[in-house]
Amino acid sequence: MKNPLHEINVDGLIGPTHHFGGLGVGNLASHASQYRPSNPRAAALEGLAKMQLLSELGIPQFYLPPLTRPNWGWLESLGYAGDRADILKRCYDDSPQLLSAAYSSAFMWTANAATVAPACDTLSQCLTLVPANLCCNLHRGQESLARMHQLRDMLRDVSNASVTEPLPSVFPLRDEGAANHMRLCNRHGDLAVHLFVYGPPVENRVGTFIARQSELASRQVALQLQLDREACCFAQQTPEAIEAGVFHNDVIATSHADLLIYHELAFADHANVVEDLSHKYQRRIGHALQGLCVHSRELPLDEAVRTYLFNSQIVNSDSDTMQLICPSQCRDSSPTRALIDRWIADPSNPIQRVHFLSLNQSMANGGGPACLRLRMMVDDAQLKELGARYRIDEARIALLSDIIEQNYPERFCIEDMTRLDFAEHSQTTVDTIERLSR
Ligand code: SUG
Repeated sequence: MKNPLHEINVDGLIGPTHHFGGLGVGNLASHASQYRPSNPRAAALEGLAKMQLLSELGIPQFYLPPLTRPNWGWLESLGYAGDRADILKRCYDDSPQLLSAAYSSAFMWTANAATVAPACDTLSQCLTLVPANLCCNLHRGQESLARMHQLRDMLRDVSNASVTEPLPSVFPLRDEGAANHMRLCNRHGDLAVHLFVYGPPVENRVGTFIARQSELASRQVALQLQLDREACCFAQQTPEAIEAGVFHNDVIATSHADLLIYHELAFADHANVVEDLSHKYQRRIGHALQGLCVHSRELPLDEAVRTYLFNSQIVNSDSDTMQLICPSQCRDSSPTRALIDRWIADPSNPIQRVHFLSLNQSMANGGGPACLRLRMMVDDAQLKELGARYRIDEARIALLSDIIEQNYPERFCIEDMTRLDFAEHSQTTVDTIERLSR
């Protein structure tokens, strides 16, 4: 009998320029926090503490170093040339939002970095990653190629792995990665069905927010991954959810192994979506999918968005039981806490334990635990080939904590973006972190 696949987590280490730019399309928390002073040091330490917890729970944990910000090349492509101090001032005077985008640490949410399929699911028998183009957001499109290069570097010694190019960066193909994709699989991890979730067409929106994932992008990502068509389902989000701040599916639905948890307002025509998915799952895997629908009367949509319950991570403690890693906002909300307590008390629910984590800096920008990680399923050989360069262990935690404590600011205001000394120090800090993985 083959060994089960391992789920590995790849988190984005939060950068020294983490701030609140108010830039996330349809993201209520990001809009509400705009131009509040941020605390990059606390943000990065919170993210690191989550990685440490996952690693202690026995999940192989990896990280991607922050990208260099401000992104001078991007500013240059927008027409800013010459003396750097001058560029910062001119860009700020023209548009603080543009400079905020150049400084953005939004790459930290690696659930948006790519969509992933393990080797056993693909025609090529390669672990395949399709980097997301993120072209719906001014500040996020610039992450795409840089993350593609980092992912290629991380996987360079893995013999059967491939990181494709992102889909072309044009609006009809807007793609936000794994945040809009769920892989339901057996406990062994090697038999699966895939659910791709996209937003309603622009002309069908009910309010101001544009859906960040297009149907065409979801279908082309499935094709790029070389998945069996019979193993794929596609579902549209409800316009109500997008308007309530559900800018990604992982704000309103989640899955782990054969467990699917979703809010009743997650998918248009949810009964049919779940029936189609369950049918394909049963046929392929030979037992029933565990679908858990959360109704609005148990948890209203706006409370789900505020507490980010569906953005919790679910991990295996052993082959039969699961643990939930939630933002602390879930503990402090009565309906959300009651729901979690009911799940844990229910012997038919595989979730048996909950951890509450403070991720307040990330949450204030609309990013919970699951936003900060990209999941991949790998076999024993691939895990070995991944090596230690990007792996989180005690020694790496200690090194990264030291760098963060010594170099990340505790307060960052929007006006600080014009300071060349700050920009240069951020760049040196990111270089130091990047060197640890060479
Ligand atoms: O794209 N926030 C991110 C949050 C991404 C969350 N990811 C997942 N749900 N998987 C976004 O909206 C805010 C940045 C700012 O406003 O400065 C931001 O980009």
